[in-house]
Amino acid sequence: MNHNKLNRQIGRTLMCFSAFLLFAFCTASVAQAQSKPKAAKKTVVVNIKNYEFSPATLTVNVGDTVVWRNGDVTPHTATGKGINSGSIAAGGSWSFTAKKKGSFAYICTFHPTMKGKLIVK
Ligand SMILES: [Cu+2]
Repeated sequence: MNHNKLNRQIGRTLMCFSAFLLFAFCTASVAQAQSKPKAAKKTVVVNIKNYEFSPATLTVNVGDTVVWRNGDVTPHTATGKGINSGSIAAGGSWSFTAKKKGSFAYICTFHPTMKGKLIVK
């Protein structure tokens, strides 16, 4: 085998190898795109103002984070099954990551007429 022939053969081998790498890369990219979760996790705020939760009913997905932000001058809580903020100071906030699907009613234990609902899908 002379030099030229050998060089051509090496060239062909490299080309095949490059093609294979490109194919493998594309396949991996497609697989990665398909395995992406359907929705990115998000953070949603429930504002507490004038002794009301706003929005009073909030729907989120499992994995989302809910932040209760107390805009009043008195402390409040968000308390219900699976939700227990404790006292949220005036101007303070409390964050909670939704882990279980369901409908969770909650109140403020200091002002039980304050009612809210978190729906987790
Ligand atoms: Cu309250």
